[in-house]
Amino acid sequence: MGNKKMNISTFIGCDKSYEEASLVLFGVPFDGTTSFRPGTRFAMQAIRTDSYGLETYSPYLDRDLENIAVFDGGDLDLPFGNTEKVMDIIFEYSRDVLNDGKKFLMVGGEHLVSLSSIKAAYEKYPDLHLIHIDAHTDLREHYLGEKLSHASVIRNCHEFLGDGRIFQFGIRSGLKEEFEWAKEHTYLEKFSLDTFAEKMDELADVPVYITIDLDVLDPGVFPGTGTPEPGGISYRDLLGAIGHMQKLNQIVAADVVELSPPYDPSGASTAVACKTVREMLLTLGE
Ligand SMILES: [Mn+2]
Repeated sequence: MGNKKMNISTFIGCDKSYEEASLVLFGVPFDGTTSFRPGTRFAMQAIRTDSYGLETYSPYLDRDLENIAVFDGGDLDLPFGNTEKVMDIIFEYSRDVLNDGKKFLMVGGEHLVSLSSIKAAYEKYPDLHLIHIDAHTDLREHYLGEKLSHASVIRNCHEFLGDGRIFQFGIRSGLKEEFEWAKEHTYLEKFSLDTFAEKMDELADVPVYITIDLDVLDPGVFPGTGTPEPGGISYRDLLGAIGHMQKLNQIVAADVVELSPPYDPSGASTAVACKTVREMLLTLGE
């Protein structure tokens, strides 16, 4: 039997048991409310497969996945077509991980999945602050009559987080009413992440959740997504922001959402997502 191993696929370097791990990676293959181009349900599997093209070492952060204990929990089993049940399953998984004293990095799926994981983080850490990197405001009260929608995820988070707790960057698309609403209730930087570093100084000592919608990147860098939005940031800009996240002393969890492999025939967008997942694991890991 010597060199025979079980056929288990994990993200590269994430091969610790749940008990050993301080950080849990899991996928949420849900794209049930996607309004334009579905396919994000396939993201985590594509990211796992393509992660073997990555090194475990990051020269940006000078850290190595080999030195942190990460459990890859696979993808959640979800009943497609029942959005509320899906939201419950994500909430319970996220809550259990946090209650076991671990952090998590969740990979979507469409952005709605973040509502449940952020809510779980808020219940554990009532002083939670949210960093939201995205092309889209996601501040609609309803979308096509649905309150539970990827287009309203941050607005839903505001219902429990309240004013002054949400920090949005890179935003370049939304209704006029959403931008107006944001002026009263969130911090919102349009188009870029120029103020990211100074905001990280302000948030250095409070519990923080970070949600990264990869469509914040320019479609030239990241075309493989459901709702591409021209005029986005470069990958260098995103790496710079991740560098500034190192100032945060209490990141409790994070997510990376909206890779859609069916719109990524070259594999370039999946490579971008893989590298972002590695950098975020290294940011969360200790
Ligand atoms: Mn978006």
